[in-house]
Parts: sequence; structure tokens; C-alpha cells
Amino acid sequence: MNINFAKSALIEVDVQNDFCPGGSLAVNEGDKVAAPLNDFARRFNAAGAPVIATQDWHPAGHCSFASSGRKAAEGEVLWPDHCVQGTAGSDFHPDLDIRPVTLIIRKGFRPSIDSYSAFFENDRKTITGLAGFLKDLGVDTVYMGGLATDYCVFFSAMDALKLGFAVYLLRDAVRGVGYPEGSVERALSSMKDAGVVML
Ligand code: VGL
Ligand code: ZN
Repeated sequence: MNINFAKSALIEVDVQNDFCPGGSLAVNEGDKVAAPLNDFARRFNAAGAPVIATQDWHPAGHCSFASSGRKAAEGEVLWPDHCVQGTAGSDFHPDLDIRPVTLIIRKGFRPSIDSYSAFFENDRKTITGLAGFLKDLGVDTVYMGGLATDYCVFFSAMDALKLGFAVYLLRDAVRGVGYPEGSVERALSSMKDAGVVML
């Protein structure tokens, strides 16, 4: 694969303990994304290209937790408590090599807005600042992997396209939640239809 490192960035989405086996919102084989991502991250780093890791970073009692007692809106999923700021579950998985990471974007820290995407929170207006960072560096292409295919990876990839980036999804470096049934397949086909290139 020929990567133009001068204009590309790698985005590693939410490779955190709570999304891996043993975590509170465990994704099947979630830990398996670390090895292929490490490979890419080392290559990007050696070439001087940015490597971004995102971190789901919720305050206790966050509105996305079923334990908050809130009623889910139509089509909304509430989750078990996960990635609470500063807990072991919110740490990057120990298999993820964070040495090549040049920027960590934390999201979902506002008590009453959830944030799946690395670019916009779920109100679709509040920005994380990642687009500005990438554009400032002259990046026009993003390579992406991580967790979960059907939530944070999906929304990040779709937003990246809308923001004008070319998007490559590292297929062996993503795993999905699979709830509701079929959500991984739907996410993959929507991404493909929208123009995400599968690698
Ligand atoms: C995620 C559900 C809740 C994800 C984050 O990283 O895909 N999913 N919070
Ligand atoms: Zn979350």
C-alpha cells in the first residue's frame, strides 16, 4: 500500500479497556485491533505523520449510561457505565502502543451530550477540534481503525468524509458491538456506499 504520509493521518478510535474482553462494554475480540494499529502507527510515526488516538472519557453519571435513569430517545442506545474518567476501564488497552501517538482526543466529557465521533459530539454541532488540527497540518486523507465499528468508528468515518477527507478503513483493525442485531453489517455497507475505502 502506497501512503502519502505528507498528507495523511492515522486515527485510532477508542482502544480502551472497557471496550475489550473483560471490560464493561466489551466488544468481541476488541483487543485484536491493537496489533495491526501498532504496525500502522509505527510507520506513520517514523514518517513524521500524525497519529491520533481517541479516548471515550465520560464523567460518572453520564447521560449515555442506563444507570443515569434517563429514558432513551427514539433509536438511541443507553450503555452500561463505561470509560469513566480516570478509571482503569478508561485507560488505553495495554496492547496499544501509545508511543507513536502524537495527539489524544478525549470526547464524551460533557455530562449531557454523548460523543461517538472523533469530530463532532452527538448534537452534531459541538466540535472536538480534530478537524482543525488535521487541516492545520495539511492532512487530506485519514486512515482509521479501532472500536467500535458500528458506533465510534462509523460516526468518525462518516464525519471525516463530510469534512472532505478521503477515508480508508483498516478492515482487520476494527471490531463491532453488534447491537442492535445487524448493526456492524449496516455500518460497513453505509460506509462503503458513502465512499469509505476498505483496506
Ligand atoms: C462507543 C458506545 C458508547 C464506541 C462509545 O467507542 O464505539 N460505543 N461509547
Ligand atoms: Zn461512551
